Amino acid sequence: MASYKFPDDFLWGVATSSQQIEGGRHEAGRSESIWDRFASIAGNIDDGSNPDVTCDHYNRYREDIRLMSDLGVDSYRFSVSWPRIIPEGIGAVNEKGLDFYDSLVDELLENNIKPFLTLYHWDLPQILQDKGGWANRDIAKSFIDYTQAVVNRLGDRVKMWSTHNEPWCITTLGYEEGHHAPGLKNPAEALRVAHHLMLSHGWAIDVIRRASDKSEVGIVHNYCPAYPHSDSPEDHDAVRWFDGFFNRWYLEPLYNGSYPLDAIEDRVRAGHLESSELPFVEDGDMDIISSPTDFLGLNYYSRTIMKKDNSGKAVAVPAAPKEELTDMGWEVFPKGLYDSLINVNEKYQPKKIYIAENGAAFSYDADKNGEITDSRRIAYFRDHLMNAQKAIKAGVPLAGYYAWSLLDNFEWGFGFEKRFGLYAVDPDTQNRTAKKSASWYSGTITSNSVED
Ligand code: IFM
Repeated sequence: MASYKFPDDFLWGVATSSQQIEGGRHEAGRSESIWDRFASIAGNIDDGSNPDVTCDHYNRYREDIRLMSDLGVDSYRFSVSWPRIIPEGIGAVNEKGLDFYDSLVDELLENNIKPFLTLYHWDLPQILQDKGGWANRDIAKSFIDYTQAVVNRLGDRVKMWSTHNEPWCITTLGYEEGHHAPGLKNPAEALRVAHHLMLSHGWAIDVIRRASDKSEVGIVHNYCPAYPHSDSPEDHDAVRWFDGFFNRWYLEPLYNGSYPLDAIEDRVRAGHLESSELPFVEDGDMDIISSPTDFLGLNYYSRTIMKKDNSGKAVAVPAAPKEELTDMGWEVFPKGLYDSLINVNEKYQPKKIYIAENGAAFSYDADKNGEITDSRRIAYFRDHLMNAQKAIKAGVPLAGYYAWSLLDNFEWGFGFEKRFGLYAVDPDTQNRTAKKSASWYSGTITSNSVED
């Protein structure tokens, strides 16, 4: 048995997001979010549920922090609900909405848990969507007002900040493919959306640094490595296409200050752009977007295998037999985490990387003793952590790992059927039950190592 030891100062954490766990839909002046609206439309959420209550974390955060303490985590990654803070989207700051996060942060610190705050994890005030949402450049300014409000109140205690979670999902799932709120299908508009997200990120960095002394500021990208189905030049080109569309469209502006030319040409060919001129980029934007950050957050779940079909279109190939997939239909491919860390480090040399999310949806019922033995989740975490440790050995500045997720929660368009939690949540009683993976993760944190 080999032991994979992590550095002494490695940060162990768990992650969640506001819309997925808080509930408290109408508490203390919170307004409607785009996910409240999206979920209210029949057919948008697979199990017909809505995020009105979810895990009721808004009322139970103290109990949830006790669970984090039981796990022994060093840090908690959570997000703030914009509709709680500026309910009208523009204008008055709702201090009562901030009170919730104020208490959450204090409670975390009392338990020696470092807060890692994400400003935008997809719950846009609906009122801003009514003005065009992320497709409207003005939203970047509204995001700055929101950022300022949050950092003014919490910046004395919160020292780890991420601007956005997974801009690719916001852009493509929300505005290009319509699977996520606001449910739009407009590829040309989606490019504008991506740009405004990245621009608002760049502007926010300066705002956060000014108001929160000695903070680390970054952004979280869901990196998906692509592999060719065969060694043919066509399949390699499909990999290039995917990487441009999914990863480089975000990481190159961030680190190199420009959009990838080959991916621009792909968009022109697809008719999403009239020419390689990007009409939404204004003077100075790319300098702002590429403002230096302190870390890159990477979310890793799986890989994709790409090929060209008979018509020359780049398509994903079903990767693995069913028993190697999670309940999301995603292949379990731990080496992809190693490859991603190595690639990102070589190409972009971020100062520091956090794995800001990694985890798997597997459904297990409690046995007759009430125990939930989620062995596949344990194997998933173990194998990914082994690869993370190998990447550190190979020189990647990986500084922490956040398991997704603390609790079974509202998994967006899938509702509550996809369970990522270390703790199960009974929807009727809101009782939390530790799964076996929770004690496994706690043991891993204590020993600061994984064993294969
Ligand atoms: O639940 C999501 C999370 O909100 C963003 N990253 C991926 C997770 C699993 O799909």
